[in-house]
Amino acid sequence: MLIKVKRGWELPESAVTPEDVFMNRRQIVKALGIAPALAATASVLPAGAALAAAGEDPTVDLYPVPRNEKYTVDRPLTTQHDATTYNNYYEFGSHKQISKTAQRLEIRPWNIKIDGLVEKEFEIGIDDLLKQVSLEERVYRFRCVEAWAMTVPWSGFAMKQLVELAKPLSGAKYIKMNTIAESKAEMPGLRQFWYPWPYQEGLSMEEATNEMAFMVTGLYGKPVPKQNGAPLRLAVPWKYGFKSIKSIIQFTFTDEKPKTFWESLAEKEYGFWANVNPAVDHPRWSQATEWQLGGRQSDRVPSRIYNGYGEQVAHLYPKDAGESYFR
Ligand SMILES: Nc1nc2c(c(=O)[nH]1)N[C@H]1C(S)=C(S)[C@@H](COP(=O)(O)O)O[C@H]1N2
Ligand SMILES: [Mo]
Repeated sequence: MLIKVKRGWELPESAVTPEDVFMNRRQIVKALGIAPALAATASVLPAGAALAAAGEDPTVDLYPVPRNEKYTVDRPLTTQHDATTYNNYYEFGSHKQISKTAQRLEIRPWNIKIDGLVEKEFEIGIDDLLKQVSLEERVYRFRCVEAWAMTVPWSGFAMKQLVELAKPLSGAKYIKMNTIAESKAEMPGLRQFWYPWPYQEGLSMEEATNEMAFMVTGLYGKPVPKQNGAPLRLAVPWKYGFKSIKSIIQFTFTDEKPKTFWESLAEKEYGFWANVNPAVDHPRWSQATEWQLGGRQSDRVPSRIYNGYGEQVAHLYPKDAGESYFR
């Protein structure tokens, strides 16, 4: 797992990661006091359990996954450092420097509930889910409603695969998703009782099965860091970033349009559809331009309708889609 595979997007020095300080698997086995002979028998202690016990993500050996060249963009990648240290994850605090606090999140065991209008409700562990999907890497643009943007290589699988596993009934029109919100010790932001926890988001079935809707499990060729939404988050790059819900534990298929976290707080500012559009301003600021993480806020580039993914998603919305589709 410590083999450094040189990838095109890896920057030489700036992207040096703390992975060199991680123990390798043999050291973990030693640290746990397991005799080498026993450790060689994989069934004695599942490697995943040992790794999780040692604080390492048990999926580390799954990455890097093959890149799908269909999803690349014409602008430079954000550095791994910037994408993993400037985050929005309100469960850990309502500011951008939550990456350290987010390490408190326990990501095993991690059970995901699939319920509502499906043939049969069920729960599945993240590691079992990962065995049933095919992982790939996609470079996507990402645009926060606050007007910062990044470009990152996500690893994961098409959300369509999850929908197929769920076997929704024909009456299902939307998918409601929830983030874990169990422990205030882990997630100090939950103490801010005026927020409508748990973080909740939703997509229409057409959006969820669109090729662009991606379930993220990795980032920069490694398991997705906790601050970026481990072990399972959404990436819907044509929408403002708040739609890309992190650390998901539940997918509910429903015939009702879900009320989302940000919509409940300020529905005029953060609507359900939230498609990126430079021509529709946020009530308190312009959306015409954006700045790139790692750059200066004063270095603006034009925003793009559907964040540049109109070809893939514009057909999902009425031709004369009113402003309500864009905020
Ligand atoms: N559970 C949860 N998911 C969330 C958020 C959050 O606060 N809680 N913030 C959203 C917002 S506003 C943005 S811009 C993106 C940020 O993702 P990143 O930190 O990986 O860049 O996560 C989204 N998903
Ligand atoms: Mo955001």
